[in-house]
Amino acid sequence: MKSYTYTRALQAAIIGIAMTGQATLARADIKDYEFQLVDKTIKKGDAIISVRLIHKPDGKPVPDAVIFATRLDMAPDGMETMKTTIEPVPSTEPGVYKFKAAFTMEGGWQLSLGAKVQGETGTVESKLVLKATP
Ligand SMILES: [Cu+2]
Repeated sequence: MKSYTYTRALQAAIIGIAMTGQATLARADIKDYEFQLVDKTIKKGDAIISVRLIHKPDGKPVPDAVIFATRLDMAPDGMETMKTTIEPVPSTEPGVYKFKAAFTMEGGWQLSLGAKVQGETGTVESKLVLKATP
């Protein structure tokens, strides 16, 4: 009886190790990362956009990503050639990235982001849609 219990405990431990291994593999997938808008609506004019980078499997914010590509244009309203200025500004909240942008027209804007995450290969690419109101 005692050895039976021991075997079960050993099996449970092995399964536990196997599952931990899978979790580690899942963690290494760049597709597990995603940018999300803190606010989907902004006022027309100069505005600060905040985006949160999260690791989807555990919902945790991801700090220290290097954002190397940004583009803001009116593709959602059929004006993909109408782009505007966007520049990064400092953020104090880990995992939240901020940008200053000039929303020169009300309507739908698409924010395209490209980023590298510390310790991961590949690139996070997100396209987010904002609405500029009067
Ligand atoms: Cu426009």
